Amino acid sequence: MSVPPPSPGAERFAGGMIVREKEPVNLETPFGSLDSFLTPVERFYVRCHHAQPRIGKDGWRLVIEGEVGQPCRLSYEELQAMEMRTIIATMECAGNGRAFLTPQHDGAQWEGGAVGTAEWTGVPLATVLALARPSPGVSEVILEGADAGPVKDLPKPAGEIHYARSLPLGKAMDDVLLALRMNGRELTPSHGFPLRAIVPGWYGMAAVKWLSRIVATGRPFHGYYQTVDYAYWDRRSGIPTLRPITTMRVKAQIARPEFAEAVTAGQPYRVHGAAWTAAAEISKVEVSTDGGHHWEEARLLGMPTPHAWHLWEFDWPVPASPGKAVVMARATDSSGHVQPLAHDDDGGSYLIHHALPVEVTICPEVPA
Ligand SMILES: Nc1nc2c(c(=O)[nH]1)N[C@H]1C(S)=C(S)[C@@H](COP(=O)(O)O)O[C@H]1N2
Ligand SMILES: [Mo]
Repeated sequence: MSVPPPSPGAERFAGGMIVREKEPVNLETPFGSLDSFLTPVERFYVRCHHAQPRIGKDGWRLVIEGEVGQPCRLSYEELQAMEMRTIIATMECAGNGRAFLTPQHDGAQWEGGAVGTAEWTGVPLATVLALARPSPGVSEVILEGADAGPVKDLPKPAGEIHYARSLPLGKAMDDVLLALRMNGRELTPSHGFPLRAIVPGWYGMAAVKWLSRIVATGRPFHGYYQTVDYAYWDRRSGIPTLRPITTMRVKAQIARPEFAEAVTAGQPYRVHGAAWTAAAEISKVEVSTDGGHHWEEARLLGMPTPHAWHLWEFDWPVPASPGKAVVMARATDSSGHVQPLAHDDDGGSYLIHHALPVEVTICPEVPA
């Protein structure tokens, strides 16, 4: 079985983050260091398509317009005065795990660290939309960030465009949060200060940062970031049709052992990681230490948290004889989705959630 490639030429930042790109800044969490349910802000991955905009609280406004009865402009203070909610949500970049695809795909070569879990505090999008009174025909809301720049892939619009994604009105009114705080602190500039969307159960591309404008519309939005980029081929009676990426797929990721890690023969080893899904909850995680021939159930740690990952562990009695072993994990969720063993190429360089083989070396026990 093949071992996925190590990070080619990846440099490490102070703070232990892996630098995938310097400008715009793209930072990956070393997933092997997973040791807590909530990801500290300094260890939370950063994904940016354009240069980070510099925004001060004072001049910034959130504009709500389009097909609405009452267009609005809200200041930071006005938002802060509104009733807030706090939720915990896991956010995974739709390209997380891209480095493990063969052949190699273009785009940031994320290994397993473009995912994290945080506590988000803010105003429900439904509250803000209610102020603007969307017209009866509205079917989607477009969220636009303050960041802009040229885009790479064809077909592409002329000049610079803002990062923007739409949400169906039903999702927007349901559980989307406009977050001002992350893990109890004001958002940092790289995570979207002053305001970002959090879209529970969806991949990270929907969580628009530096949110500055919401446009209500009665027509389907076919923006760059949900057609040319962040889309996948869905099959309708076998015929591929392009659809925007939305919900996260069921996935268990192994934090330890890491690829090519040395484990000690004849000693117990704690295999551990996290598993997440857009469904209600993870119902089980199974681990194989023989490359997928036999599977055993791992222990889920603590109670499930809606829309957040579930940490898990498995006690592996490492064989007494030195050699190689291939460790794998796969999750099943409460909707019955089982993590696949191979990548679905209709997802292109996204939706990477197949169980990865982690080859380790079993080293002889050092005599005392
Ligand atoms: N305005 C804006 N919002 C954005 C992006 C962006 O480039 N610009 N990147 C998106 C993507 S692809 C992801 S995965 C998440 C990453 O959020 P984070 O940097 O806080 O981890 O933000 C999303 N929101
Ligand atoms: Mo992403």
